[in-house]
Amino acid sequence: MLNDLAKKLDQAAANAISIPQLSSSTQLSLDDAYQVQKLSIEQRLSRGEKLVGYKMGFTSRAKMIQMGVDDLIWGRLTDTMMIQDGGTIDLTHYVHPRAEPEIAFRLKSPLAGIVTKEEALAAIDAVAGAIEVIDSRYQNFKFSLSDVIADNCSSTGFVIGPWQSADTNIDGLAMALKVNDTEVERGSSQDILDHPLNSLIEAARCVAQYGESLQAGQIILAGAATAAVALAPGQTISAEIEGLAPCHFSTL
Ligand code: OOG
Ligand code: MG
Repeated sequence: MLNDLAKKLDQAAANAISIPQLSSSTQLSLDDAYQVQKLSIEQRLSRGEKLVGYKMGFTSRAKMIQMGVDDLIWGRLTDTMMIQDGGTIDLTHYVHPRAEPEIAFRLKSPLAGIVTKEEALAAIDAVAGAIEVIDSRYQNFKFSLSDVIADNCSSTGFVIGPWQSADTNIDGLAMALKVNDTEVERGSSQDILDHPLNSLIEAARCVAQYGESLQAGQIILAGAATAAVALAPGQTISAEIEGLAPCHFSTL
């Protein structure tokens, strides 16, 4: 049964179609939902995609309020979700995509389970400003916590700006999302669990609950500092984060 739900979500993502929330017809525990996510990602991996990291979700109040949920979630990132910095995406490949400003970590050593700040810091290879493109496979972008977890936390794409050294300050940085040079969202890296490093620590803890670990070379997205913004054709979206190099992409 969970495998059927995983295939349904995978097909919805692959064909850019929206489906009713699973919770409208099925009772899914959070463990079931993470199992569905894992099975749906296995569909992608069986088509040759590679796991490149993880993303955290609902790490800021702004996101929790926008989506009406109140718990941390995590999802998986694959290589085909990567959008080149400065690249262009065709919106016909998405259902109702949105963009949000994020901070990304790249790891140089593994992390799993309960880790200290010092251990998390020592595992970071580089940091970067980033933009996540999310796209719920559910109608009207509405979901319960278990729905969104099963749907790989709405993951669909991400842009990573130029990597910067691991000791770059990421505390209390102003984070802006611009559409065609107009600022549409503004927050602070402090809005991400008080400090984005806490999101990395949570990622290590969360994936370990399901028997996984963050690996060297992987990318971890810390979660958006602001609400997400709906995309339309003909836009240039950029993330400008104080002290980090900017990144952007355009839409067709
Ligand atoms: C779920 C994904 C949340 C974030 O950064 O908080 C997320 C959604 O909002 O659809 O990626
Ligand atoms: Mg996000």
